[in-house]
Amino acid sequence: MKLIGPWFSGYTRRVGITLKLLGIPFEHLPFHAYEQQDLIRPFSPMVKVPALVLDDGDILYDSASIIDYLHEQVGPARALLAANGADRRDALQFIGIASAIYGKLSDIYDETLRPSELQIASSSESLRTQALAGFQMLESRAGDGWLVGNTLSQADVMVVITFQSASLAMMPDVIHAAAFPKLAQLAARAMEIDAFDSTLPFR
Ligand SMILES: N[C@@H](CCC(=O)N[C@@H](CS)C(=O)NCC(=O)O)C(=O)O
Repeated sequence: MKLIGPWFSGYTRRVGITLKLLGIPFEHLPFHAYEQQDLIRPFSPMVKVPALVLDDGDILYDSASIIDYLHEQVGPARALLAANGADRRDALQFIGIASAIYGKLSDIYDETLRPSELQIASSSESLRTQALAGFQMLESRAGDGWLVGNTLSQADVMVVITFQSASLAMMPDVIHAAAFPKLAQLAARAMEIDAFDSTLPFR
């Protein structure tokens, strides 16, 4: 398998972390969606990452769909998401909130790419306010261990990726351990695992 996209892309990183946690070997081609479009286009005509090239040549898109496929491959006992019930519902809620925040972080990043005279301060501030509210939702739902069922799941993967993107890159002034101790503790615990540590793009 080949995974196309850089770890800086949280959507790519969640697929990479999943592959590593599940012990599925892959080659990583860390092409940047904005800066290396010609390298990505043969794999992903819309120049979206991640794309996952399967061994038979088929190419999968969209991180959630790719992860769904990987879970199916390893079976429900090894999947990083409960097959049904309250644990599945709760995990999907964490993933949904974190993904919505991640979308806001991406929009904030895109805003920084504009020439400064074309940046709209009120738009950036509105995006930050929405992201901050999302983190408060996550913090209030988090406990002291893994987020759902005392087992590492896709909820932890997406929440940690989103927290690190904000605290280490996009919003470090307001997203930090003092303000979000449970999320910070979760990220620290995840970083003890190679799949998280070896894919961290912010050093
Ligand atoms: N829903 C998609 C979102 C993928 C996405 O937006 N990736 C970004 C990088 S983080 C990208 O490819 N941006 C380039 C573009 O949209 O033109 C997924 O989960 O894979």
